[in-house]
Amino acid sequence: MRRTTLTQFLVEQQRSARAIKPELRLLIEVVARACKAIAVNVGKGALAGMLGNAGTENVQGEAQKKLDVISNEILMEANEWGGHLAGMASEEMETFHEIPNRYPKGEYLLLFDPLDGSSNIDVNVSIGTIFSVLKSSDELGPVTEKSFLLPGTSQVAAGYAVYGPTTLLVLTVGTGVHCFTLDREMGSWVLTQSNMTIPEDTKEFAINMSNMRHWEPPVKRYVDELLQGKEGPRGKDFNMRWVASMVADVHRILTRGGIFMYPRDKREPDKPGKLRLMYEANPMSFIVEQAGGAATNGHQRILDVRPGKLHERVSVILGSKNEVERVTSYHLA
Ligand code: P6P
Repeated sequence: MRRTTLTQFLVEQQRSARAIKPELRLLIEVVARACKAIAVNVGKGALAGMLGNAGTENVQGEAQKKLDVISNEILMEANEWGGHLAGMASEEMETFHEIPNRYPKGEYLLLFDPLDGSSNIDVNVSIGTIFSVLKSSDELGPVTEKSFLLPGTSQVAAGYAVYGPTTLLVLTVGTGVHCFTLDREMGSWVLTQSNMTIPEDTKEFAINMSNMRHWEPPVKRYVDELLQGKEGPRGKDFNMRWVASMVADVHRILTRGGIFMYPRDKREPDKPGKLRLMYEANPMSFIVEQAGGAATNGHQRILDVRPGKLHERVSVILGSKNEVERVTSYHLA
């Protein structure tokens, strides 16, 4: 069977679909190559002293794992010289990173969570990289933090890698969602699923149930109805999954449907949620919508949220359209 590689797919997206410019093609290829390097380091694990904490904290005040720091460095080094970027921002860095003057600058802004699901690294559960691409509107002016504060609808590309039993890269450039599997022998990303589509209905939900007592009433009502199963108002039984790696939970939903929720809760009432808008919720929401799903913060489309700061957090309800709409309707009731 003829295999389509990521490079061929991107050339076709550039040439025929006219969906992307050459610089965006280069950006995606560089990020995909960086994800291969991250996969190699993740795969070495204890053999190369990759596990455990780095002894530092990130801007979120979270202890950084060695692989968090290494993955961040890999993405930074891979992307700063190519001439396609005006700047980068990462969950692991307090401020954005401007491209050094010794390199040419481009029109794109790259934002990423270099290694999502870090609490799973040391227990060998799937983790991943999430990235989002914006077009900088500051044609001439120097990049500032404000340059990054664009709503998710401004994204021109988004994707994630999953470092699991297979290494996957899931990507959208606005023309559907496509999955590539890393051929570890050849070192190439091979198209293994085109136009991934999320079923509008599901019997599977993903939420961290240990937070139940902290949830707001609409979420409590929704989950309580699911737990009542066939005898309850939903008239069917539901199953639950919670990997605690967003990339793994979202990939399952893209593959067989489901709803993922990380709602704001009373533990930190001044925070609108746990997950970060710019480099977790926005890229995942772009992907989910491109696959026919929905993504809201309970009150509005996540992609319409106007960011106020780089590391802004947001409530996330995403996945099978009919379930997301139901939970959202409970918030608006
Ligand atoms: P909890 C991982 O740290 C992450 O940011 C997401 O990938 C994941 O969905 C969530 O946090 C897990 O959070 O509170 O269940 O550990």
